[in-house]
Order: sequence, then C-alpha cells, then structure tokens
Amino acid sequence: MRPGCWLLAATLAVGGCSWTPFDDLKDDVWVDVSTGPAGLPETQYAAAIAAPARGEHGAVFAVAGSTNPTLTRVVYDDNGKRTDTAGDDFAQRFMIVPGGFGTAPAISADPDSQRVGFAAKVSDMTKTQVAVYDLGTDPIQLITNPLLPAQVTAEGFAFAEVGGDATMKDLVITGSGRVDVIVDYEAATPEDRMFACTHQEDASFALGVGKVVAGRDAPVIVVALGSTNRNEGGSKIALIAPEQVQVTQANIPGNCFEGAAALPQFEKGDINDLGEALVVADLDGDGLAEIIAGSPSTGKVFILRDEGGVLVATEHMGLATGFGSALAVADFVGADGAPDGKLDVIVGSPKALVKGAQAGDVEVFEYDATTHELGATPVMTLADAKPSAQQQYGSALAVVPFGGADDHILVIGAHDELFTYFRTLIYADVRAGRQ
Ligand SMILES: [Ca+2]
Ligand SMILES: [Ca+2]
Repeated sequence: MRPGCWLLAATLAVGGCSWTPFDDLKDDVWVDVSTGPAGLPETQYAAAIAAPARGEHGAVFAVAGSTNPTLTRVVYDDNGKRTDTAGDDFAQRFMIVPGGFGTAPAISADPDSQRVGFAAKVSDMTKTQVAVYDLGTDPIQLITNPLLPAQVTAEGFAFAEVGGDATMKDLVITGSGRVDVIVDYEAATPEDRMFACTHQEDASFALGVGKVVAGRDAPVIVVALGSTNRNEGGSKIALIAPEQVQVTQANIPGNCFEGAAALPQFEKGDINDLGEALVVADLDGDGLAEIIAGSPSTGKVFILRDEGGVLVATEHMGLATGFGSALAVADFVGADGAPDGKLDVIVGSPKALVKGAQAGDVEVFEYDATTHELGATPVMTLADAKPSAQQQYGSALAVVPFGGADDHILVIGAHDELFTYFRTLIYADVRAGRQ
C-alpha cells in the first residue's frame, strides 16, 4: 500500500473547520469532521447522505438523521470551508413520526439537478409523505410534497425517467413490499399521476434505476426484495419494466410482474439482506449498467450483470459483517493514487475492526472489467484515527461533486458524525491560507 493511502482522521471538537490538526497529511488529504446543527432533536445524524449534481457552491449535499427524522443541507465553498449547515425540523413540518425514516432513511438526490427527495411515515397511518427540495436555492425551496395513499416504510428512493412525459422526472419509492412511482412529479397534481404495484415479498429494500438488460433501451427499476426483518426466506434482486405497471390511483396496487415479459432475477436463498444497499452503474463503460448489491449480514458485495438474459454475479467477501452496508461508485483512485478514469467501488463496513475497536471503515476497490471482480484488497482504506466501538463509521457514504471539472469529495457518515474528505491529489490544496 502506498504511503498516504491509509487515510486517518481524528475526531475533533464541533464547530468551525477542523482540518488544522491534519497538517501531517497535507500531501494527500484533509478532512472536516462535523456533527448535526445545534437545536435539531437528533441522535442519529448522518444515517444517510444524498449528493445532487454539481452546483454553484463548492459542494452541497443533504444529510438525513433517523431517530427523530431530520434533513440537513451541508454546504462547502470552493475553498473547502464549511459555510452552512442549515437544519430543518422536517419531522415537525410534515408530522413525520419518530422512526418514520426507518434505520436507513429513504432519501436520494437527482443526478441532474440540485434537488433531493425523501419519503417517510407520517402521523396519518394511511399515508406516506414524499417531499422534494431544491438545495440550490437559499433558503432551500420545497418543490412538491405529495402523499402516497398508503403507509409505506420507505427504504429506497430514486429520481428517474420511467414513464409519462420524457422531459419530466419521476419519483420511484420502494418499501413494504411495494413499488410506488409518482409519474412526472412536477405536474400540477402529482397525486393523480401515480402507479403502484406489490410483491409477494413483505419488504423491498434499496432500489436503483438503469439500463441493465441487453437489447432494451429503456431503463428498468432494480429492486431488492426480502422479509421485513431480514431473518428468513432469502432475498433477491428483481427487475421491473415500468411499462408493465398500469397507472392507478395507487390505493389499488397491481402486481409488479403480472402479464409481464419475464425479466431476469437474481435470488439467494441463504442470504436475507441482499440489496440492503444497492447502486446501479456502468462500471466498465460498455453501455450496460452493473448492479452492485451489498449483504451486510454476510459481509458480501455482489456485482451483477446481464449476460444473455441471465443475471450473473461475482461476489466479494469483506473482512467483517456489516461490509456492504453502504455503497458508492466513482473514479476515486488509480494505480498512482489519483483517479485513472476507471470507476471504483466504495464500500462502507461499519463493524470493521480498527485498532482493536469495532469502529468501522470505508474501503475503496478497483473494478476489473475483464474478470468483473473487485480487487482482492482495497486500494484505499479510510478510518477514524481515534476509533471507538459502535462508532458505525461507514454506515452511510456518498461521493459529492466538488468545485469544477469532475472533481469530487467523499462524505462518510458515522453515529452522529460526518467526515468529509478532500484530496489534494485530485485538486489543489485550497484551504484558506495554504495555497
Ligand atoms: Ca457495464
Ligand atoms: Ca479508478
């Protein structure tokens, strides 16, 4: 492992920019450690992170807390200085019940705009709140907040183009064995533009949308299915063609696979949480997306691809259970440390042992387009220099666009803490006073 690739960060006092003590790492990385804004009733800040498209700011992203549901916008300026950590008590605004976000909040960002959306349970037990905000406005602006006409423990959320007007995005929400789609969410009456379907399985986990199937131009909805408690019955990755599902009033959902041309599935009878985390991305650039699916209970990450109408998988076993709890894809490293134009797979492992403590780490793997496998060992490992047990470092992570060009930063969630990594190998050290 090359020097400097074992990136360490200490946990520091809250407030201001906290990079000064990391000057010994100045050649490679600096990190900003933060906690939630004061006044938010939150005990599990940074349970999920959503990174929208590059905007006017150096970086902007949303952080969701899960215990008392909150959503926070975090902003860095072009110099990597945290300028705004504005919180909003979304729980109160929308009557979201404690725990309404679930353990892994269903929040996601639009890859083409500054918008972020979420779905959560509200006090009206016959409905589910959906909300889309524009993080690029100041103050952040509520775009739409339709209600699903059923209570869903939402686990997956995506902005995607799956139906309706091709110029208007749709929202896809999974949870409680359902897939709900709000077609053309910017239309005047989104409540009337929904379709929904159900599965035999009692839970649907994370989801993604992409062109996964060869010979099919339209994207499919990729959804992970299993039991609510992840304790029985195995789990699987299923594909849903949007045109299979009829537009309904959503309170009478159809069958997700009824009358449909069979799309491939990938089932694991001995694994109950395949797809707890899931990313759809074209890792090798051949035009067909791969499905990267984590199974934290077994500490495995699977990479699925369509081969002749069958989903085939390679699997990678991590060093600890919990490996695969969070996933992201970006070109973050190369042989000499700097990005090399090839996408890497970034894996959160929040139970990994670090200096003897079950504190968690994040491991970055290169992807071999020939063998379809991840490298045997990570090319980069990130962890807290002062690890503590149950810290859950790596339980959430996101790659966030930063500054110009294709630069990005890596944001990692831990229990009540957020770690933001800037790399001087990728961009100039722009910390104020350090140029
Ligand atoms: Ca591919
Ligand atoms: Ca790479």
